[in-house]
Amino acid sequence: MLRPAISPSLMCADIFRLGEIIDGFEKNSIELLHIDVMDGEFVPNFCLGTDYCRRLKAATDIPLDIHLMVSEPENKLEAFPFGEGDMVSVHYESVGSKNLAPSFEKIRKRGAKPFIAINPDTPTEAVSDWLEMTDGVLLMTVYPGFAGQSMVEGSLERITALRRLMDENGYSEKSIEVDGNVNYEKAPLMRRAGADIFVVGTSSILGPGDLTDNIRKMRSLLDEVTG
Ligand code: S6P
Ligand code: MG
Repeated sequence: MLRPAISPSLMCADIFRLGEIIDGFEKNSIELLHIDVMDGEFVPNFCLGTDYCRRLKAATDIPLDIHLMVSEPENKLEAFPFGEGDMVSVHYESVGSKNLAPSFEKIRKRGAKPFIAINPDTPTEAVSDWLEMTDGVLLMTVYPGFAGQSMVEGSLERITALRRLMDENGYSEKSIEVDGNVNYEKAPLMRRAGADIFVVGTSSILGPGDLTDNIRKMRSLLDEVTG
């Protein structure tokens, strides 16, 4: 099993306290920064953008985990300042992206790690043809567009099925990232089912309580499963 990594969702971070929050992430060895990008078309909402990513990259060495919820991502990747060590997820369902190869190639060419993202209603088998080109799968456990939702029923079973599919096809070294309602109760269950990257927002570390205490609690719950 890959080591668990925590990727806090920046759309859930108080913009007026962002510097202090990033400091807290660095002090607590947070592995990734999850940036939700929305274009009002692929999902009915608008969210973080190119300048935000640029400022973050200048402010910290924590790698970015850019989640593109946009249509035609292959035409929009150039605008984003990612590079070596960053992750970029592109949705299987994106309009105009029936062929995801151009997006994955553009991401890889810049030294970043391409991930394929799938919505809760997309069969897990849909990723089969794309595992070779990617470093992993971002499995949505809520419908994309908004923070603060409840996990879609059947998500744990989907993680288990996806992990099995990946292991059986020789991709046990590739990641499963889970995104949506990753709380203290569900995170260990998601871990047990085979996830290794955990997007955390209002449901856990960016919810009520002290940031450091919250991160420590999440990490120890995940580590307990790892053994
Ligand atoms: C949703 C987005 C997510 C959320 C995250 C928020 O479209 O992709 O990354 O920001 O799920 O976390 P929580 O704990 O509020 O569900
Ligand atoms: Mg996300």
